[in-house]
Amino acid sequence: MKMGILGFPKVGKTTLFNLLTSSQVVTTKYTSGLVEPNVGIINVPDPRLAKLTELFQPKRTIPAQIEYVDIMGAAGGELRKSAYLASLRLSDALTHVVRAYEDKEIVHSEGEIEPQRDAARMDAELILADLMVLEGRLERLEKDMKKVKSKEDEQEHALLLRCKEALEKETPLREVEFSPEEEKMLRGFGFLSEKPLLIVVNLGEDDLSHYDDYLEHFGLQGWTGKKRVALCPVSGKLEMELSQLEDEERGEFMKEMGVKELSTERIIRTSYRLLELVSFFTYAGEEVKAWTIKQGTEALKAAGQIHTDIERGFIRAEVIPYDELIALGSLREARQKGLLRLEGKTY
Ligand SMILES: Nc1nc2c(ncn2[C@@H]2O[C@H](COP(=O)(O)OP(=O)(O)O)[C@@H](O)[C@H]2O)c(=O)[nH]1
Ligand SMILES: [Mg+2]
Repeated sequence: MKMGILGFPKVGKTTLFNLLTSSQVVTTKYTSGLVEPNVGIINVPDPRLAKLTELFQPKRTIPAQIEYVDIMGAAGGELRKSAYLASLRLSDALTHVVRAYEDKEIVHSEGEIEPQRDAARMDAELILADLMVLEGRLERLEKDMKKVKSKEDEQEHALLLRCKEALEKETPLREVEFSPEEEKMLRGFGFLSEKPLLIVVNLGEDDLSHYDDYLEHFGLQGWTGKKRVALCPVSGKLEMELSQLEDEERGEFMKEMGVKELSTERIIRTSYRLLELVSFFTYAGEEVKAWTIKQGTEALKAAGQIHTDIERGFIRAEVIPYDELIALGSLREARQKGLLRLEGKTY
């Protein structure tokens, strides 16, 4: 799974990237000369994995992973430049960092500090970028359709017109209902406004008291009910600095400053929920491993993610809910009690 981080300049994108991936990329008050995107992989924290490791005593434990890409200058007019777009289009979801922190020394490209305005403005950018791609495709498609008639072209044409209608009304595609076949047709375009969106609100160190009421405080309530959008507060700079301390020192500082937990886990959990992802676990060959699949994926497809041979040769799976297994204490116990269920391909 791949998350693209975007936002206006100096809002704290690289700060968030460092916090999430325990990296130490330089963040600056001024325009920096870096052009390469920062890429980092994080392990998805999951307490169940630790329990399963205890239970099976494997040689290796392999957590699920998320890749974060911090794209330099990916904002405003910049967003429509192809290099930035290519990277964002490949993401499964977007993380939009909006600035809520005050700092007189750091000029905000959009003016006053108004997270609500920035969230809306970025959505407009995503919509515009999609419209450009869509219009290019429609033009070519219409030319082709004049030459030869084909059912596929007609279907695609109708679908793209529907998308265009939504975008022209400033409705992002993530709010439009598509059938699975339509989704498949759209996949290749990598439309940005179709991707699930996590809005990370970067609060200043002075705003810690607004951790719980940040939505009201910054006028972001309107975003909570939107389809396939989630929000998370973070105090970027402070948390990044805390994340770079040794465990013991960090604990002390956090207590002193009244920080209950770092946002990392919450952001990952929220991303998971937003993408409608779930984990399943396997134990084989001395290895306990967490896998990431879409909610509702059938057992056969899940098996295919492990190996295509397993998908091909799949007959049935032995299944036990995590809580039951932990309560019983071992797979052998579960088998003896007949609590391992057999499930077929469509489970
Ligand atoms: N006071 C304060 N400064 C921040 C915060 N987050 C980022 N900054 C500062 O804003 C500047 C730009 O941050 P950076 O992460 O490089 O922003 P980017 O351009 O969006 O990648 C740096 O000087 C950061 O230290 C924050 O939460 N509080
Ligand atoms: Mg940056």
